[in-house]
Amino acid sequence: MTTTLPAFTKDADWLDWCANPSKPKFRLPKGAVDAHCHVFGPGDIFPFAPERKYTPCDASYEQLFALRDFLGFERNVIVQATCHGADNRALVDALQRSDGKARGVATVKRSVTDEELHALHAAGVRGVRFNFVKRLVDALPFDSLTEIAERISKLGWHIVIYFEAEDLKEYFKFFTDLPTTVVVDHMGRPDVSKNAFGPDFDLFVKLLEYDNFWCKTTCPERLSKSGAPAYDDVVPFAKRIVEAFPGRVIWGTDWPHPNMKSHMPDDGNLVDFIPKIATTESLQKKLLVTNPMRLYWPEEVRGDQ
Ligand code: 0GY
Repeated sequence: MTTTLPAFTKDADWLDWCANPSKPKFRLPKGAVDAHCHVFGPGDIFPFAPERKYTPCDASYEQLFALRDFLGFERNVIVQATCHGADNRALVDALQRSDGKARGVATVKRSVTDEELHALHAAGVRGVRFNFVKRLVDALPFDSLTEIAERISKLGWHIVIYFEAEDLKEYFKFFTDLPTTVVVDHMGRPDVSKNAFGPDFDLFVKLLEYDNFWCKTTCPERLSKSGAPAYDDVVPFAKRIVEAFPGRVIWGTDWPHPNMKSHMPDDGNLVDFIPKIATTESLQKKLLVTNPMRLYWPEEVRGDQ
């Protein structure tokens, strides 16, 4: 008897990733890492999770690796997206097909076994993601997150957190009590119509003053109100962070850009955004090579693999 896998229809207002990105004018440094991107499905092989809040178009590992090569990146960090819940099979498959050029950030439940954690590690997973964005998840099970944090800390993994700026005050203590390196997605989603040196973003900077905190200076397309292609209103926020914490920032495309409603960015144009926020070769190398390598391929940085 054959079973038929469920078919998925993307959301009616879903914007597909850009199939013909421009070639960036900015030449990425050798060894550059796209440290925040996703794979979606394909849904007929890796079904989307029943508890998902959106149904995307497919975005396969082949398409991701083709984009990596086209833009001039050498490696990827693939982050589990909420549309796959805690089913990390699509992520693991992509990691295993990457020839060691991709590492991953998974989502796990409290019920995950040690064997499953070790299998994820063997596939290249080096962190877990805790998502606090209310439109993306049902509940925030803080006690189970604390338990997961303790367990994954023993593997030397870190925690990626995704939250909205307006919730930072409430979660500040929970975040700073986490026992691992913590990497914040998309600069904590600041309201870029406010002042990059005003009290709201100052609170975010205070979080980064804890020296176990890192930041992805990502997603101008998601945060900008002034819009493409310049995303000028995001520049002062990202530049402030890159210059204040040059050794703890990383960057990624966020391909295939889930839940974009205003427009779908041109990934080549996003690469051209980098020199606006990291204005010297030294800052660019830290942001794109040295820092992500320290987090995701530390054995290569030490040269003792
Ligand atoms: C991102 C942003 C989003 C989605 C997810 O896991 C996800 O579904 O992260 C979003 O909707 O803001 O980084 O991919």
